[in-house]
Amino acid sequence: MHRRFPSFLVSLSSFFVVFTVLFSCKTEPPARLDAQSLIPLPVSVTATDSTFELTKNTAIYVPEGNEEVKKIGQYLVDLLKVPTGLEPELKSTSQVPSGHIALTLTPGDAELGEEGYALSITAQGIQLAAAKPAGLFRGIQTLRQALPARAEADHLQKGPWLVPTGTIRDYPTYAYRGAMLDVARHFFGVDDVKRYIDLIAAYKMNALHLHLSDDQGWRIEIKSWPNLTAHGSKSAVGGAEGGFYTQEQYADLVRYAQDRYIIIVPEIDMPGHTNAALASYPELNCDGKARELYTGIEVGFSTLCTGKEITYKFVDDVVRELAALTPGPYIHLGGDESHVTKMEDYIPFVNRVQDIVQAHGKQLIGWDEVTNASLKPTSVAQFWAKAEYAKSAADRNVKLIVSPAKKAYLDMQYDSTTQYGLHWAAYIEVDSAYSWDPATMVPGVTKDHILGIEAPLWTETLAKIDEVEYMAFPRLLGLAEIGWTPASARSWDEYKVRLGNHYSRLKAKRINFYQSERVPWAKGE
Ligand code: NGO
Repeated sequence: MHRRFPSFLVSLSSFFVVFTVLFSCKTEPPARLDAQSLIPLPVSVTATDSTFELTKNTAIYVPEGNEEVKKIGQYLVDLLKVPTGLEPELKSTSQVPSGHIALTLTPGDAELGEEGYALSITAQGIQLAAAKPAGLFRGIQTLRQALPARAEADHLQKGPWLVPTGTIRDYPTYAYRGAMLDVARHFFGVDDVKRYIDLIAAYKMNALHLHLSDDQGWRIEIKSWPNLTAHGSKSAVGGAEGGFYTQEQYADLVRYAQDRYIIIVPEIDMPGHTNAALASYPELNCDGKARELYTGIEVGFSTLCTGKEITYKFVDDVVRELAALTPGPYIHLGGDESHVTKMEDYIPFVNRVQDIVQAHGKQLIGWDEVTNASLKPTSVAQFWAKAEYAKSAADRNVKLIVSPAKKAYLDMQYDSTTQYGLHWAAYIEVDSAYSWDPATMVPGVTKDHILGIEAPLWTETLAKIDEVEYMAFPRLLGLAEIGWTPASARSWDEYKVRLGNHYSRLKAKRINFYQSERVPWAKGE
């Protein structure tokens, strides 16, 4: 809401803003490294009392002959280029003179694992080291947050580009840290998904789960069953325009994510949530009659015909094509809310699709109801609703992805005044989304049973990417921190200040975020 001020006050205050920007940013030192409001909070940060300045003479050094690290170096160059106007030269050598940024691999540093990194910043240069390339990529996200917020802008900004000095050693608590986007209820095109990938990458998430089919639409080209998209992709909630990804577009998304060390987990929901498939192929229905396309938001009314052999041919074809497009280890086959599938049909169905997924060299993920079946230890259950299902998975050594609807569902409204979203599970304010621990959610389910955490975003009420952003941000930052930072180091009272300090960073990224009153937003910085 805009208030009206007398115009002389407006011009006086703009004078002071311009004055402050012009005369203070040259001299203003950055906050110390341990006061940089990093999200997720690193495992350890030690600050020293100096600064490194990124200038037009700064180069980025990568190890000779390592194309993968060179690509990560190029990613850093591309991040810096537009806002700073600097285009650091990429150099391959083992001899790094002072005054530069060096990316190095230290494979012997086992504590850093797959994604950890060690960052050392002195007045003379920046050293980023990791055991694996993914760790370098994660470390770059920290370096971004150690730079001024204006380094996130999409147009040229004024320097200087000062980074506070010190060291950081950091690695994640959970191996799987994901976000889910439902592109079935409303369809989101390749560019929207790429933006979402960039946003989750900035907070060190490593998985994007795409909910690619539901009653309202089928969103991925399957060459052996072409009517799934020729017909089943045309609808969306409320009569909105449908759409789908061709396999080429999908492969492009997979590569884009891979370059950011993010896996895409494709989900084809079954045996329920299948109306779009049932409308496209009559033979998938027990009565042999095609269903009408569906644009409402009810759930639990559709089912594949589990007794027909053609159903398994269909599943096998779909999984084969998806597996060929998926470098990551997982295929998600839904399994939720199959209210019109009898339990005696549901269980053998899930057992059989689990075999199909394994036959194509992948691991099955399913929503928590799949624990009714005989899950193999390589399969993963996604806890969203029922604690007893999560417990039953843990008892059988089936790993869990934790996404409790009451805490992690990004489509839940913040409060009763939120414009979009649902509230069937809860209203989830920013503090509530942050203040919980996956390892103590369900009695009998401990950290060792948990592969990680995921923040699902269902889109029954969200038609545009800025609406998606409004629901995801800022809660997604907190959920990313739950996945990364040790629970013992987290507290809402401390986190809310760090989050508040991200105000200008979120603005610079042009994220449409919810400005919760529970967060002390640092609007002036
Ligand atoms: C449920 C349901 C989805 C809805 C969502 C809305 C799961 C796993 N199945 O979560 O179909 O879109 O709630 O919040």
